[in-house]
This record gives sequence, C-alpha cells and structure tokens, in this order.
Amino acid sequence: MNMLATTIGGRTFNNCMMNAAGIRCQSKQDLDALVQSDAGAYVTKSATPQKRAGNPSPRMHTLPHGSINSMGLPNNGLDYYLNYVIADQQKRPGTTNFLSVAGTSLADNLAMLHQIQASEYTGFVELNLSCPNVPGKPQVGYDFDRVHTVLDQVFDFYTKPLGVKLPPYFDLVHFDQIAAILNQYPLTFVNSINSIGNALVVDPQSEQVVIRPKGGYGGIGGASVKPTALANVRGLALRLKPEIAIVGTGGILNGVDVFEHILCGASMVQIGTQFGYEGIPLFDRLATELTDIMKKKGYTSIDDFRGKLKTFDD
Ligand code: RRO
Repeated sequence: MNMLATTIGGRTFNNCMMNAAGIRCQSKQDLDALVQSDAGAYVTKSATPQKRAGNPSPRMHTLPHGSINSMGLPNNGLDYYLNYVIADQQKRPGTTNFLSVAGTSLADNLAMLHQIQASEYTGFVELNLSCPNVPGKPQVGYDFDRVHTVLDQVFDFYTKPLGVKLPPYFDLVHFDQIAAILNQYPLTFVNSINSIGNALVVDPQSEQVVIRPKGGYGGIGGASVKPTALANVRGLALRLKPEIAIVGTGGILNGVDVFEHILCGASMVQIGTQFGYEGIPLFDRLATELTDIMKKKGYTSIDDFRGKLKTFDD
C-alpha cells in the first residue's frame, strides 16, 4: 500500500494531496493536467447553474505571504463540470473526484444537487458554503440557522456522497455550534478552510487598494492562513462524529505543512494559493517531502499520525 494513500467515505485515494477549488481547475485543460499529475484527486471550480464571468479585474493579488482574491465565482456552469466528471468516471472507473457547487441562493444549490442526483455521477460533491466574494451574498457558513436549513433541504433528497466547504471560525464556541449542526447529517466530509474573507490589503505607495471588486475587500489564502486553518481542522476533528472525514485546506507550501494538517486530523489536504504559484510540479515535490518526513519518523501510513497532535495536557 502506498504510504500517502488515504480513505474517505470508503473511497481510497493513492495520494492524500489535491488542488483546492478555484485554483487551476476552471477549464478542461486545467482539469486534464490535474488528472495527469501526482495529485490524488481533483476538485472542479465551484459551479453555479449558469456560466459566470465573475468580478472585474484586478481580482487577485500576490502577497509576500499568500494571496488576496475576489474572483466572484467565475465558472463555466454546472453542465460543463458535471459532463467532465462523468466522462472522467467512465474513462477511469474506480477513481473518485470532487465536484464543487456554489449556488448564490438556496434554490440554485438545490436545483444543482437535484441535477447531480439524477445524473450518472457517483463521485463526491463539495457544497461551498463559504464563498466570500459575491457582492451582496453573505457567507452561508457564518449563519448557523441557515446552514441547518440548507442541509435539511439537501438531505431530504440527496443520497450521494457530499461534503461542505466551510469558512474559518475564530471562536471555540463557534466550533461547538457548527459541529453540533454538521453532526446531524450524513456528511461524507467537511473541508476547512476557505479563504479568510473580507480582508483589506493596502498599497501605501499608491495609497490604493490592490484589487478592484468590493472596494478592495477579498479573501486571504496562502502561508499567512496556516495557523487559522490548523485550528479549524483540529477544532472540527475533535468535535465531528468519526464518519465525517476532514479535508484540510489552508497555508500549505511544503511537506511539513501537509504533515501538520494531518496531525491535526485531516484525511486529505488541498492546496490553493501555492498550487496557483507553482502549478502541477507542486504535487510531486510535496509527495517527496512528506514521504521523507514519514520515513525519518518511521511512519508507514498517514493513519499512523493522523489526528495524533499532542498538547501539554496529554
Ligand atoms: O470565486 C471566488 O471569488 C472564490 C470562491 Br467561490 C471561494 O469559495 N473562495 C474564494 O477565495 N474565492
């Protein structure tokens, strides 16, 4: 058995690393490159029912320790991604990938999930409850009653494996509250975290914001979000029922970062900002780096250390 293999919802992946939604996964060409890569799976750009152009540019900006973006859900529409994952499933039976959906209303999410339920698709769906960048549309993940309503209505009819992509939480009481809701549903996984939303980056030289949408407000990803991501992965791993796997996303640049996410409880990790900067070779590098760490420590599978972070109370 491959050292980096992982299992979620009874599906096995050869490698526990993959792209994060939105990064190099919007076109067929992007997705084909991920299929050919060392990544253990891919996730498609979050889809809306119809194609969207997204927000005006500049809408992404590189930072010394990460990135800020306000893309505004540019995507080719659900049909495009659903056709892609179904065709891929026919070509490569036995593999599982992630289809991300992010309706800007509950009605849109339900309509998309009805279409997926009725289709031949058998892979994972990642329901994005945390897009921070659509003007006038708050992040569902910060409205706990709304999360309850959405999941009640989804699980009324949806029977295929489904997970949710969450925003970062910043209070332990919020970990308790969101976990108490998520534990009521047959979720296959929870993905934590999306970007840290509605941050503001200022260029002191030009005395201007660095991205155009929403007056410069956007989501932060990359190195600077790692401690927040680890806190959320660990916070959820300690509170969710064991049937719900954790996908850890946020601040991964190297094998040590992957190792830390897994120690905090992640069964799979996703890489966003750094995959955007580095492209496909990233996955080979991370696999080598994580394998080296595991060999030095005498671990032969990620289950040997997953969730086993120690505290001073242990
Ligand atoms: O497209 C975006 O602006 C976007 C989305 Br949907 C998301 O979930 N997270 C993010 O940082 N950007």
